[in-house]
Amino acid sequence: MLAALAAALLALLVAAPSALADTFTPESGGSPNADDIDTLYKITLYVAIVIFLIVEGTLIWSLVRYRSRRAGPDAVQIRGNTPLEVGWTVAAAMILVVLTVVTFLYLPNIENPPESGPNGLSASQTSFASIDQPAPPGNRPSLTIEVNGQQYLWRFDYPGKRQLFSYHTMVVPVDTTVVLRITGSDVIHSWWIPELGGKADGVPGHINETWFKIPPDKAGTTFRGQCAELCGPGHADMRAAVRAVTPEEYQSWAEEQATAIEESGKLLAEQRKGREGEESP
Ligand SMILES: [Cu+2]
Repeated sequence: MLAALAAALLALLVAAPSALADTFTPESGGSPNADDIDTLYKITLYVAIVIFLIVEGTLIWSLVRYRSRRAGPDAVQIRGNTPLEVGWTVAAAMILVVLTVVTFLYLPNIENPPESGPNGLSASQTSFASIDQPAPPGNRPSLTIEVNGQQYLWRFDYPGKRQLFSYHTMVVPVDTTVVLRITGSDVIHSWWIPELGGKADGVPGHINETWFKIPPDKAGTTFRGQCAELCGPGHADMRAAVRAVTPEEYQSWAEEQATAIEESGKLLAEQRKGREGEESP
């Protein structure tokens, strides 16, 4: 039993670093803003760990060192220690100031979408890019996608000359800045793909913006997430996925999808016509 326990403990310790990656810290790697959030979180976490160790260490050391002993002297009653009190107040304030400054240094890069990269959508692919929409800085094309949370799925509307939308899975080109305009059509939902950055609420009647830019080497990766706002009995099934593809793959997907949408629209119109014929007196 003891040997088995020891072996299990050892296995846990060996597996811990990989198993715990991104367990205590935010997921990252899919977009620069997610990476910045992760870095900022770790800076704060490490500062907190150092403070925790100092405080708990001092506490435990004091408990052991100054514990009451049989036949020992009575504890000395001390009241106040001005240098010590001023010291830890100023030190705590300084730590807060440092954390605030560091946070404000990272914030602009988390909030503001950057320019698309050289391997993103090119000008020749702009029939499916948002050249005429308010866009991030620079001349390279970006994509603005309308995200709509509905009980219990996500709908994505893409820019372009032809109608283009998809449900559940968003398809995007790599190295291209993708700006999301997020809303909801019934109750409040929350868009969250952890590896692509922070959460954004989808609130009916209001638009929240966020963005991501997937590195070129992540083409072929599907990033997964889930609605992060309890939105009804089907909330747990309200998943979302973002599939990163090369700009060329994006262009051909967009053309196929737009054609499929047009064809199903035509089919629907024909069915409607047929039904009108039947129902008319
Ligand atoms: Cu939801």
